[in-house]
Amino acid sequence: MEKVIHVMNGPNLNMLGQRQPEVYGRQTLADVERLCGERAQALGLGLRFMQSNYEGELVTWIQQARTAAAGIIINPGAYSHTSVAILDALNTCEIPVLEVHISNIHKRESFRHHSYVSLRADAVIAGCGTNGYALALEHMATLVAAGQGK
Ligand code: CA2
Repeated sequence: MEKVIHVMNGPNLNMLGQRQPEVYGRQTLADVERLCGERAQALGLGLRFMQSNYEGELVTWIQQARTAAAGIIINPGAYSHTSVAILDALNTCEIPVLEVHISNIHKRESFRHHSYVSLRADAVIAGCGTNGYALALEHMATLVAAGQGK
């Protein structure tokens, strides 16, 4: 059966390509979804791509992914730096979790240097622009093939 990867995006990422191109680039979230769709297909993976501005909705999606997904790729946006609820939800998951940040959070304001999600993530990709999503899918494919995904 096809392994499906859930790619989740947090608050304000729907604004990609519309503001702050010097930080986040010029690609829109629809461009990122297309990129992920193409890469997932090439890797033989299914894809569900989501974005929410609401912490509780992200928690619900993580809970659903526990049984529905082979892996989670998440850019939690600013919730990375604040959300114990998202960390708790991810901690209930046994599937691989990869954290993506478009910008290099370690080169930015000090409040962005800490991520609660990193306490659970199996790997973190930061500063590769939107290509970080493609890199995460590549790595997820190797984890899933090694039997670490459902
Ligand atoms: O670098 C990343 O991917 C971030 O997760 C993006 C978050 C930020 O709070 C994190 O510290 C790092 C912000 C997403 C906001 O995205 C926008 C994109 C374009 C215009 C305005 C916001």
